[in-house]
Amino acid sequence: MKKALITGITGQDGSYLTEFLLKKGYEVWGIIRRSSSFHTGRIDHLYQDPHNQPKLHLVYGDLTDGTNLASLMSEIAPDEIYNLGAQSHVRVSFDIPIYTVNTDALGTLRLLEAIRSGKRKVKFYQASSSEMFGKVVETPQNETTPFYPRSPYACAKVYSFWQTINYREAYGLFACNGILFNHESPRRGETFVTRKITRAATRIKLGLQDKLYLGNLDAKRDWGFAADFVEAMWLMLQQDKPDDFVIATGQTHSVKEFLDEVFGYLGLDWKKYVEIDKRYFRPAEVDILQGNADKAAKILGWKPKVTFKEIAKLMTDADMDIAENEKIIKEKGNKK
Ligand code: NAP
Ligand code: G4F
Repeated sequence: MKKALITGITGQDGSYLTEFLLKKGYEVWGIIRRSSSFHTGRIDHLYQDPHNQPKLHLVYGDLTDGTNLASLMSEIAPDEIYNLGAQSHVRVSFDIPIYTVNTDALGTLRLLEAIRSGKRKVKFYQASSSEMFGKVVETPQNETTPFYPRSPYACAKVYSFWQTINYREAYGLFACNGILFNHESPRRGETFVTRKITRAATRIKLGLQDKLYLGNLDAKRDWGFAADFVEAMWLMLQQDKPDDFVIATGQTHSVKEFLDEVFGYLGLDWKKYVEIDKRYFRPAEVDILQGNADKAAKILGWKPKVTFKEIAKLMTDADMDIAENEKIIKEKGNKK
């Protein structure tokens, strides 16, 4: 049985990747951080399933703690490592740049060093990002497009991208970068724009909220579906040779278009509810991202399955369930 170690297992991608690997018959180990409140909500259904119990293990660790990473590496002896852990919010990275770089850049280096000092044969996946293209020099962006990072987060990801290649070339590590464009799902963090919109729109529809405050509505992103994208991570580690791949849908849409889809689906006009709040603008913005995933299609046989419209609809449906429950609880509370 193959063993996979995942950093960031409690996040959106970590939860889908865990599901995917357990279905493939892997033993999965996930590194979680100590928190004062529960934060395993995205993987509880997997952890509590008796069928998975001998195959899913959670251990404490942190990308800022290299000693712990090295001992976990020798204790677990994984065949594949997926480095998904990160301070992943671009806007927040302007507020906490040092912490972001410590986790997203030096954290990757700590993990790579733990692998190198362990002297075991391991395959390594690095969660690189389309944010590295930043102020894009060409559209669409592919594996040869130069980077122009526009945030502390993106600069940290560029550092990790090159360290991953350096460990491949210097030490012969089977190490791959997946340059993933934005990918969303009902498990997306609630402060990212798509989920913020689906949460607010469904709450507005049920009378639980009046307004939605957003920043730059003209930004364009290449939005795919998270469950589709984690398959590409795994495919990269199953090849004969390590390499780097863009994973994207090839379509780009503005925040306004996402608002049209979600509010339109609920029979609402978003212009009546959305207000602009300058706090949500970034000191430097990435105006447009659109990926070309031809290399992944050709070598990995990977293609996205879920469309932009379908993502908007399935996220809205999932958040409507949450909003309906909230409404029931609120009404019960009012009767007491
Ligand atoms: P996410 O939902 O924000 O999850 C981030 C994960 O990293 C969480 O499990 C978090 O743990 C963990 N983490 C944060 N700081 C850590 C630290 N110091 N040590 C160890 N773990 C830490 O992110 P995601 O959307 O799943 O993205 C997964 C990865 O892909 C990230 O590296 C992200 O930068 C990258 N990426 C994402 C996208 C996208 O569109 N989603 C696109 C390109 C690249 P807690 O639960 O304890 O906070
Ligand atoms: O949803 P976002 O915060 O995602 P962003 O910045 O593109 O980053 C995400 O995708 C990256 C891949 O390209 C990942 F590497 C990264 O970890 C993360 O998952 O913002 C999308 C766009 C931005 O242009 C932002 O300015 O939406 C705009 N926006 C407008 N109003 C807003 C808001 N973003 C957020 N988060 N909140 C707003 O109120």
